[in-house]
Order: sequence, then structure tokens, then C-alpha cells
Amino acid sequence: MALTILCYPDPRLHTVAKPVQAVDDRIRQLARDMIDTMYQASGVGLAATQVNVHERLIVLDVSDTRDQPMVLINPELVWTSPEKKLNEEGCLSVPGIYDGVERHLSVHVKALDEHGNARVIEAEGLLAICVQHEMDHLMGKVFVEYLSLLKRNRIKTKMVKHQRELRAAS
Ligand code: K1U
Ligand code: ZN
Repeated sequence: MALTILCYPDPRLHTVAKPVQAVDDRIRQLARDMIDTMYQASGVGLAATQVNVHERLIVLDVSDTRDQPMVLINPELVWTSPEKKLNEEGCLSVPGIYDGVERHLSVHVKALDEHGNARVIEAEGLLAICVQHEMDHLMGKVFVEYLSLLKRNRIKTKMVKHQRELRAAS
């Protein structure tokens, strides 16, 4: 079942997520619904924060075939490369906006999978960018907060106008 994605500047996107207490059927169902939502929105990642669930859970799929979803529960960055790179980012909560954000080139992430098994993922390329973007969501941070105040205010105005137009049309 696809869930509703919160849109910036919804204040709920700034909620700090709490750790998942138990990897149970409720969490597995939430992960499945988030994967459906990510695929339906043609995204490569999604954080629980974006569907208004404030627990530390993210889903990702950076495969070309779109059939290799990953579930990361209570993710923690255990290593970050000293090298950083500026990449163009987008966000399903800020549709139509793309801008440059500097991220670590590679990261190692410790997390539980949907069965509660601990694993460490060594991420680089798009996966590394996506993991850092999603972990920011869990801390209540949206990528536009890396941009200048001027850009952020322009984006906020554009998003509010877009949402007003959508409401008027429905
Ligand atoms: O969290 C999100 O809003 C999902 C977001 C993840 C992300 C991808 C790439 C850079 C930063 C963050 C997206 O899925 S954005 C849209 C997208 O589908 C995409 C973007 C870049 C490459 C491939 C796909
Ligand atoms: Zn995002």
C-alpha cells in the first residue's frame, strides 16, 4: 500500500525520529509500504519521516532493475571518507527541485535488516549519497537546508504555491 509523502515546508519533516524498539510485523509492513511508496514515486530512497512515521527506518533501491530494495533499521554511520563531493540532489518531499549538496564520497553504515539481523553496508556512489540524504531525514533535516537562505525561501514560496494550486484543482 502506497503512503502519503509529506511535502516541504511541512513542519513534521523536522521531527527527529526515535530508534525502532522491536523489528516486528508492524515494522516489516511499514517497510513494505515504504518500498511500494518509493517505487510509485520513482525514488531511490525514502525515510519513515517522509511518511509521517518518526522511527529510524529507511528504504533504498539504487539498482537499475528496481528490484533490489534494502531496509535499514536504526542506521548509524560508523565510518565516513574524508573526501567529499558536490552532487545534484532531489527529494520526493521537495518535488521538482534539484540542487548541489556536498556529501562524503563513501560511508559505512551499521543497521538492522527487516529480520533484525545486524549488518554493515559499505556504500559509495549513488548509494552513499542516498544513505546520507535519508539519514538526514531521520534527523529532521531536508536537503534544502544546505542551501542559502535566499534559495530556501524561494523554494518554500514555490512549494506553498504549488500545494495551493493542487488543492484548488482537486
Ligand atoms: O529521500 C528522498 O526524497 C528520495 C530521494 C533520494 C535521493 C536520491 C538522489 C540524491 C539524493 C537523494 C530520491 O529518490 S530523489 C529522485 C530520484 O528518483 C533520483 C535522483 C537521483 C538519481 C536517481 C534517482
Ligand atoms: Zn528526501
